[in-house]
Formats: sequence, structure tokens, C-alpha cells
Amino acid sequence: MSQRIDILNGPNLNLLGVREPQIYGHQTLADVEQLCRGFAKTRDLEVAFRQSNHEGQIIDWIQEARASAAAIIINPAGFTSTSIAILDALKTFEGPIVEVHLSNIHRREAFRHHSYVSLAATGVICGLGTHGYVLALEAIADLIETPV
Ligand code: CA2
Repeated sequence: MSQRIDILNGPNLNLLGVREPQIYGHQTLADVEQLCRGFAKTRDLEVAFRQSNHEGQIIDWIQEARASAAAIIINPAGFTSTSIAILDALKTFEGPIVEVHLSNIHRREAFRHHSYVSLAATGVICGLGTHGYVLALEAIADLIETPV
């Protein structure tokens, strides 16, 4: 039976491809979902791809993932540097967690450099655009097959 990977996207990522293409590129979040689904098929993984502008909704999805997902990929967006509550929820999840950022947060404003989420993440990918999501899925597929 295929395992489910939850891909959670935080606030404003629904605007991807619509605003600020010089930072986040021209692909929409629907394009990212397509990319992820295409790759997931090659590794027999199921994907739940979600976006919310609401912190509590993201926490609910993380709690739900505890019972039903093998791994989490999360782009916490603006909650990255602020949300101890998302960190606390992620810490209760037992499988691999990969934090993804489209942009290289370390080349941007100082307030973007610190991530609470990284304290719970197995790995972090940033600066590689939408390909970062595929790399995260690939890493997770390998981790699930051969846990470290
Ligand atoms: O680089 C990333 O993926 C970020 O997580 C994106 C967040 C930002 O707060 C993080 O520091 C880095 C912002 C997401 C907002 O997405 C937009 C997309 C298009 C237009 C406007 C915002």
C-alpha cells in the first residue's frame, strides 16, 4: 500500500506565480502540486497537497498527519520565523519532516533567517525554487525506504 506524504503550504503561497515573480518565480501553487504529484507517482507515494493562510488550520493538519501520513513537507512561509505553535505541533510528529523555502532565506532580510520550524525538521531545502519540493519528496522517499 502506498504511503501518504502531506505537503503543507503556509500563508500567501496561494499567490505564487501571480505576484512577486522576481522572488518566487512564475509557477503557480497548482503547478507545484502537479510537479509533486508527478514525482510521487514514480515512487508509489500518495500526496495530500494543502495551503492555508491560517496558523490553526496548519496545526490541525499536522496533528491529523500523526495518524495518517508517513512524512511531512512544509513551507511555513511567514510562520517560519514566528510560530512556536507550529514547531510544537511538528515535534509531536514521528516521521521525517522536510522544511522547504522557494527562495534562499539566508540571502534575504535578517528576520527571515531564523526558523522555529527548523528545530523540528529532519532537513531543510531553500533557494531552489519549486524544484525544492521535488527534492524534498525524493529525500523522503529514500528515508521511508531506508530510515537513517
Ligand atoms: O521562500 C519561501 O518559500 C518563503 O517561505 C516564502 C514566504 C516568506 O515569508 C519566507 O520568508 C520564505 C512568503 C510566501 C509568500 O508567497 C508569495 C508568493 C507570491 C507573491 C507574494 C507572496
